[in-house]
Amino acid sequence: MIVIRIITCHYPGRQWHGGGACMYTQGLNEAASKAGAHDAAGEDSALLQRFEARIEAEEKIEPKDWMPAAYRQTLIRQISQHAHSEIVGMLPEGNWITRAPSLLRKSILIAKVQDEGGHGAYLYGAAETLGVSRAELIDQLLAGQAKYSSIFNYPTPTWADIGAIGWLVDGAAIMNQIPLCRCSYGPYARAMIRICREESFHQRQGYDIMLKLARGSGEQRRMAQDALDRWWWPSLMMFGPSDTASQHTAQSVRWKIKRFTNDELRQKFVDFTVPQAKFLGLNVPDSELRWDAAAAQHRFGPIDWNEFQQVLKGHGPCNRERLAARRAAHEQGRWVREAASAYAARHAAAAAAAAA
Ligand code: FAQ
Repeated sequence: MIVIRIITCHYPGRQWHGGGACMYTQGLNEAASKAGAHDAAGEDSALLQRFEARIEAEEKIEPKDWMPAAYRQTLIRQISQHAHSEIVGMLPEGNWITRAPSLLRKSILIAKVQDEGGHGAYLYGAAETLGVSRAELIDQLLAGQAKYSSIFNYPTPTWADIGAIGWLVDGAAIMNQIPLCRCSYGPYARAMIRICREESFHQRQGYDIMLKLARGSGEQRRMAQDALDRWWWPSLMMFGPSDTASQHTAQSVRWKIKRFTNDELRQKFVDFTVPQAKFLGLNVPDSELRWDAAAAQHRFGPIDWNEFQQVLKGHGPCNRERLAARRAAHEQGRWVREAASAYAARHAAAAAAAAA
């Protein structure tokens, strides 16, 4: 039987309860609470076996279904970091809306930045199905406790950066996110289908900007090359630490949340993108880059993981600026949230009075 009840959530390392933080969680099946054999994590072995069999059979896990606490926690972590990345990711490009070189470019850029905000909304919605509130996740971001993608801590000093973001950053995002359309958790997988369609348009508009610059004046070509020089390595870092250093990949692959490892996706991205750079007539800034015919892959030079760790610790070129911008936007939007809540409460009261 499906039930709807208010739960107090206690997941490892986090607590959600009390006051406004209480969640409505749909359909934690009654069977979940029946006494049975329990594993080391205190979970019912029969439920765990059933869950694992469903994962193995490629069935989607839905919010109402029983799931191990660690699976839920991993999804909340990944989906919320992803949602934060989308909304922080609006900032480097938003920086160019007022200065786009034509009305057409301006309208395309406005639409793209707006799409990223929409992606954040779908993803916060998907995270909420796991029993955490969007307000709580946003608070963690604004308090500097939550991660978002390292890539959005780099500056956009020229128009070519907007091309490079669309081409490389959206390109890397698609490479990482197409497999997430097959993620074992239904709401995340479904959100990713729509997001990937939009990201694919974003990637093409970025490449189109690069193409125009690469075929333009000498100064425009230099600008395009400079943007590629600055965005190449941070784009490779977007895929996360190498497989040997990645804490979560092995378990996430077993749970079919991730379908490929970080290094596998990074390699696919390099193989896909190097020919695109050649077509533009631009040089990938890696003296060790070469085609390995035997492996049918590009070999590339070492990634500066120290730079990656510094950005994750908050010491990237724009970390402080990005968080300050998000905090200011949150404060400036307070009256909108309050007005929307008051409006909803008034309508709910009117509907309740009419039904009485
Ligand atoms: N930046 O063990 P792993 C976009 C963290 S959206 C910061 O490998 P996992 C659209 C990781 O969280 C871009 N932190 O972790 C757009 C973990 O930390 P924790 C975002 C990173 O989860 C375009 C620790 O390092 N995309 O671009 C990064 O298995 C243009 C250990 O790492 C997604 O979020 C990083 N780059 O794999 C918007 C996709 N990499 O939690 C605007 C979904 C790793 O233990 C404009 N996410 N970390 O403290 C994923 O696929 C995965 O979460 C990975 C990381 C692959 C990012």
